[in-house]
Amino acid sequence: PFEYAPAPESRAVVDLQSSYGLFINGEFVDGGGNAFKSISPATEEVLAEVSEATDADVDAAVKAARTAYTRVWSKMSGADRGKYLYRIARILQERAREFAVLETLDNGKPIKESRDVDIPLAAAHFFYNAGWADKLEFASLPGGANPQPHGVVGQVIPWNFPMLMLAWKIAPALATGNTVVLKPAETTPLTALLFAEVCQQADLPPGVVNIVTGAGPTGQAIVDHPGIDKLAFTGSTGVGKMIARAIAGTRKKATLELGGKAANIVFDDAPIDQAVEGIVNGIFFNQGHVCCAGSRLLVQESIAEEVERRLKRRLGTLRVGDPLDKNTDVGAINSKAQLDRIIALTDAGESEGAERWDNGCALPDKGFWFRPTVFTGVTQTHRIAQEEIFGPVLSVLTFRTPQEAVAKANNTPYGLSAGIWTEKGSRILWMADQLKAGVVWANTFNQFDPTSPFGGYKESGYGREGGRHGLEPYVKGTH
Ligand code: TXE
Repeated sequence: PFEYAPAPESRAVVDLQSSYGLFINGEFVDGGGNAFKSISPATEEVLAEVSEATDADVDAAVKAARTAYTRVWSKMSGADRGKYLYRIARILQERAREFAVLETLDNGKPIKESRDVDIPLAAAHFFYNAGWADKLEFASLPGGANPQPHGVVGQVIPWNFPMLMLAWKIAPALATGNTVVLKPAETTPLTALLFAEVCQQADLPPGVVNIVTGAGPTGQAIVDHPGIDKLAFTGSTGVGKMIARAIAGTRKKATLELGGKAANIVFDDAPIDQAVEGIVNGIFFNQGHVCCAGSRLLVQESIAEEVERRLKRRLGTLRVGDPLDKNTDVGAINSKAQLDRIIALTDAGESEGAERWDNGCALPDKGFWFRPTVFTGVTQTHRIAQEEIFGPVLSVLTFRTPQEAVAKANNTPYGLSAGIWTEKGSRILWMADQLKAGVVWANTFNQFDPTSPFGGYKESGYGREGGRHGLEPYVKGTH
């Protein structure tokens, strides 16, 4: 039987407060709304009470950001802005363990992922963007030698990579000279509030970064606020469309990073062990709560049985459980609501006739959990081949020719990412050109780097984050 045993020595590095306020104008203040609880999805334990920001709180945050923009940040040299970003990056490195443990507690992701991926990459984004702050004239941005910031940016982020999404949003916005009002997701507000402490520690001028916590209505208050010049959103396609409608006809710009239904395409000449590892990483990393997850395996018919057999054997070895345990491969589902969405879609997969398999592992009694699951015999019209499940669930489809693979890969409303596994270089280049996806990986998957742009086609949104391209949305003359 499964025994859930939190590792107390890891937990001890986090100094959890029982309640948290909003971070406005460099100070923590109570929000005017009803406080809400942030819970650990692995144990359902209440971690802390968090303030809910009302319209008036959002207004105060936007005003603080405006004052900081006009009086301080827009007057500062790029080199000085860069110094603050370097300072933040270094503090994130120094406090990496604390951030990693808090992220894992609040989100449910395995500690080895928050420790090795989320937090180091978040620091790397601050380092990378710090380097641009005094070199913007060479970044080929609209505005040429003198690119202009939008002013006050409203940013709304999701719960799957709370700190990393914060870094993707805040680092380029500050580097280009904007000030920020950011709202983390309601199920994962804690690392953003720890980041507020980092801003204090770095002596960032008050009002340059403001963090307001709350749910959809707080996000909506940011979207609707007339003092916001630009919005950056990562989240569901439904909310993204609503934001696009809300700003139509206003002066506000927006970048939207929405859902995905990526194809991971495996040809019969692929190195098969490597491909199986790539498939597993592609969909079970972060419990599949990844917008670019390889949620559809497209495997060439001649090797389909072999790949499915090896895949199931490998999935039998995945360790599901205590996210604080360094050996855990798959952690908790982030919320009850997300678990319910996964259950509804996987039930639909079964009732539409796909064959369901899971790895049969024991699950803890408390918390939100879902076994690594594979559907075979999936057809393109099944809901599990079209809709984003955002959980540890793989849909397997087959193809015979490269042309058929491209047609099937492109046959969803989304276009965020794709993977190709083949030894043939010419095929990689041809496929990458044909695939309607913002990111295409070859013989690897889920690789992220601050120097590379990331973003989608079609209903996966518009605008790019990361790399030189990630600066563009934050200067005048763009979305
Ligand atoms: O997203 P929401 P949810 C997808 C994924 C998932 C589904 C639902 O398929 O199953 O979305 O997740 C804020 N105005 N993705 O419901 O609601 C909200 O508070 C302004 C993919 O959690 O979009 C949170 O901060 N903001 C995605 C953020 O939007 C609003 C990551 C995202 O929450 C708002 C997350 C409103 N009216 C989910 N309503 C990805 N691209 O990675 C909510 N929010």
